[in-house]
Amino acid sequence: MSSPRLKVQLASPREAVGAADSLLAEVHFGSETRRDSDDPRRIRVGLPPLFLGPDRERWFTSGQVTRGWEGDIGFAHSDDLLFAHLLIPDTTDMAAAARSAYARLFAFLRGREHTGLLRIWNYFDRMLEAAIDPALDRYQAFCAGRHEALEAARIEASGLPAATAIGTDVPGLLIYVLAARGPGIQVENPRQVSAYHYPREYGPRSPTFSRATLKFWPSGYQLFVSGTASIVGHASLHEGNVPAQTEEVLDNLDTLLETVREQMALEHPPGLDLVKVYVRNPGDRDVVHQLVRSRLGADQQMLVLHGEICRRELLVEIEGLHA
Ligand code: 3EB
Repeated sequence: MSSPRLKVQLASPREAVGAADSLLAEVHFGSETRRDSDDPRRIRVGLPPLFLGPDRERWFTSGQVTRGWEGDIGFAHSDDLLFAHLLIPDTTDMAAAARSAYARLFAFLRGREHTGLLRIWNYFDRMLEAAIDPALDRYQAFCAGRHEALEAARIEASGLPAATAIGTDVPGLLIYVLAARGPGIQVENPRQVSAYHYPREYGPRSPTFSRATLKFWPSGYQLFVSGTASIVGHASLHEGNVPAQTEEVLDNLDTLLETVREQMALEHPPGLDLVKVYVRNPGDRDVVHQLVRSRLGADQQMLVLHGEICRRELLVEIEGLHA
């Protein structure tokens, strides 16, 4: 029996890949979004790191990794875990791009052994510009398209796992996912209204993701924590105040981790092995970085990226992983 452990390491540009055979994915953050046709394990995301140092995540798994392309979907998998990605270059019609991307993703997964989605990342351009339907911004149009694809696939709005949706400066909709043979357990945050129950003021079709996904294996568990913002109930808090928003996000994360501890009767709440911090205004990077460090510890593994958050007033968003 192989161990299902997933190990995620941050790496710097010239650091060699140790254990290349067990590399499941390398996600490289920088100035462009593209895939590598020679090696579907490697993708680039157009979200520039705000500090010198590590600029990529490497996900290692155990056992043999098989990789390939199915149409435009690149993938790599071990016995336990599947990494897959797709890129829609033209997002002029954002709702259509999201609908088509999710329809293709669901069709791809249906034909495979790893059908249980654990975690989804969504990155696309001009997130807060007007959509083709001028009543919506492009994030709201994205949510509408995603929702329609779910309905077509007969998946419940609450049936999606943890996710992130962040705006880039480079064109295209990039979606990448992690899946396993069976689904994880969805976790919601008692401080926050479930995103799929947000009221209509945030858009005609609600965002479809859970606050976290827990995945148990014979030898332990992983927790994937969604992008978390300064939202309590369904309202954005602390408009214009970066330190207060950062503290609120960290409070949301504390509550989520404590909820996991209670629900699973764990002795301690899960620790986060890696956090990704998305900052709207690069000038805010130091204050955000210092607050996160002071709350999560000086040796917290962390990437701080320049990205756009889905409501204009939100300045910072944080996601995490316990592996
Ligand atoms: C929020 O809590 C902040 O639409 O997939 C975070 C994570 C957010 C995922 C998504 C959106 C998404 O509503 C935004």
